[in-house]
Amino acid sequence: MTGQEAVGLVFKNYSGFYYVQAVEGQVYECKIRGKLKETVVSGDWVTFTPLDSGRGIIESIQERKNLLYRPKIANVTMVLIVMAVDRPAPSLALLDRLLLLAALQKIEPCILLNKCDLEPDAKANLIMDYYPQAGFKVLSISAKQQLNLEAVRDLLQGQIAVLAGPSGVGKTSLINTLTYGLNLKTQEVSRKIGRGRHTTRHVELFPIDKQGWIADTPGFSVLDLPAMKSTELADYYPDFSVFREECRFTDCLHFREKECGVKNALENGKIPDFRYNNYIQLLEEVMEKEKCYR
Ligand SMILES: Nc1nc2c(ncn2[C@@H]2O[C@H](COP(=O)(O)OP(=O)(O)OP(=O)(O)O)[C@@H](O)[C@H]2O)c(=O)[nH]1
Ligand SMILES: [Mg+2]
Ligand SMILES: [Zn+2]
Repeated sequence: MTGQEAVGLVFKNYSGFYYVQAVEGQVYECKIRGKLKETVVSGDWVTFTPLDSGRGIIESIQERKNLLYRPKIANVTMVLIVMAVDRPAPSLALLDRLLLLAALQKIEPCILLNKCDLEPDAKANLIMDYYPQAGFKVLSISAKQQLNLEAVRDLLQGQIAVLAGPSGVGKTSLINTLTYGLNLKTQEVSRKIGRGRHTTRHVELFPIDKQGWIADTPGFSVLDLPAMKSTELADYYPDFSVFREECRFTDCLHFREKECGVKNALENGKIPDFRYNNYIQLLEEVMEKEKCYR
């Protein structure tokens, strides 16, 4: 099929070459057509002209669904937010911030509680008790003991996924276990370049079974919130939505207002303190930014 254009996914960019997996499965080592001005990044869907001996030339980039920065990766559809049940104990504030960042980028989040072979910290129990009924997917897993990893594999089918979460929760362990065949490679890379590898521009997506991809990099290296309206923040809280109907003001921030459905739910224990307090912390951050732009 030499000469005819094909479509594929860029999964690695290394020393001037772009590695593209065509839709039918074959991998091509590609250069970029000179006239193409945009930068090609991992996660890009491209059209390319296949040449002999597994080489090719990228002709154009398809429109991106989203683009994460530092490192750049396009079309991310899922973020696996990893927390350990203990060692280290989960950070609920970071969890809520990551859930918000995912929603803002239109990326589906999934919470992975790793190290389920250990006795859970009280905060891990809060996560298991509250987030599933709040509308979030939560899986208890153990990368080390290989528990419930089939569920993660199923989840990754058809996705381009990134990891997020604090240091030491087991993100690299998880990627190593999920990508069995590629184990060695991942370890080599991390040993050689150490922790600094997250600043590298060569983001690699690893295949999970046949149809899923996961990036060997933490998804949101920048945890700052983008500029947004304070009145829109609660839109990203699926668990607040039914209670917001009872707010007196349509633009209620659920902060200092009276007759607020969200604050009533807090009083009645339907929204837990930590979830509301995390919301207020993020709200104050958004309001602070709003002031600067005014
Ligand atoms: N008990 C237990 N320990 C685990 C599990 N998964 C990972 N660990 C251990 O947790 C430690 C940290 O794991 P890493 O995979 O390096 O964690 P990380 O999230 O990649 O950390 P950073 O790269 O610093 O962000 C290692 O000692 C792992 O062996 C698990 O399921 N159970
Ligand atoms: Mg790591
Ligand atoms: Zn309200």
